[in-house]
Amino acid sequence: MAGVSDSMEFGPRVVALTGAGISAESGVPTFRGPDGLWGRYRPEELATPEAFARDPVRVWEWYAWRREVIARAQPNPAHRALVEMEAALPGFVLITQNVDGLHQQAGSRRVVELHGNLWRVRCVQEDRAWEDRRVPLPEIPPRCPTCGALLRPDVVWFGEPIPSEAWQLAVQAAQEANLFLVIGTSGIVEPAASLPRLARACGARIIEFNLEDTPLTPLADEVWRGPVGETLPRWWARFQT
Ligand code: BV8
Repeated sequence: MAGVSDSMEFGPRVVALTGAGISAESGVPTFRGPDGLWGRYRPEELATPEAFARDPVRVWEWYAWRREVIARAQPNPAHRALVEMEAALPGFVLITQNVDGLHQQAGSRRVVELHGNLWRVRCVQEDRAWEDRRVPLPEIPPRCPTCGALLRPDVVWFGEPIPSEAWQLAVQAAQEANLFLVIGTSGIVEPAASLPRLARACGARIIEFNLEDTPLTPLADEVWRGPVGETLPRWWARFQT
């Protein structure tokens, strides 16, 4: 493979699962860390269809704030290492729990978004979604330009199913992986956290990149502790000729 030494001890079927930790060094607050988003909010208060039905303004104020924070964020070296892997490894698959779009902004083209993307909005009436990068939003809550119904962020809330196509792609990748990278996730949210377990059950080698131990650490054959903006490029550099 161009630019990759043949010392690569694994075949081309490398799969990466990323969580909020990969965007932390880009300035995007994580969900459960010390400065986490949830610290100031309670997930069941905001990231659920019930919360949106009860108080769409409050939910949209949270998402409008996150859009403003993320609009200022730039991909970091960890995002860029994954772009290089996609180019170098034909069978590489990137699965993300993140909704910030930083993988695509870094240049990743094949991204399986398990939880949607907060740069897309969806008309609750027409069930039609489109990209909307307006920061700030002209009105809270934003409304559909054609039918006037409420728009919602095109993300997966707690209690909502993962989009079936994304889930099928993720499960197939986990089953076929021979190396599964678990990057910057607390391994708490399901069903995403079941993917490393599935990959291991199907014979994949697991490497975890995180600041601290998680419920997935016992699965890992190798653990890289430290900021992933530093550890992932260092791990990847070993395979460059
Ligand atoms: C479903 C989109 C079924 C929105 C998100 C009990 C009660 C109720 C529900 C459940 C329950 N048990 C399980 C459930 C199901 C529930 C769930 O998992 N709940 C959890 C809280 C227990 N799951 C669901 O509801 C899912 N749907 O099950 O549907 C169904 C089926 C059919 C039909 C109908 C229904 C949907 C889950 C998706 C929720 N949406 N996000 C939004 O973002 O606004 S989840 C949210 O959490 C984000 O996507 C986030 O990515 C995700 C996971 O968190 P992490 O990414 O891991 O982030 P976190 O902050 O937790 O951790 C960061 C990690 O990075 C840490 O480990 C930290 O150490 C590390 N780190 C930090 N900095 C760095 C770093 N590492 C390295 N370097 C650094 N610099």
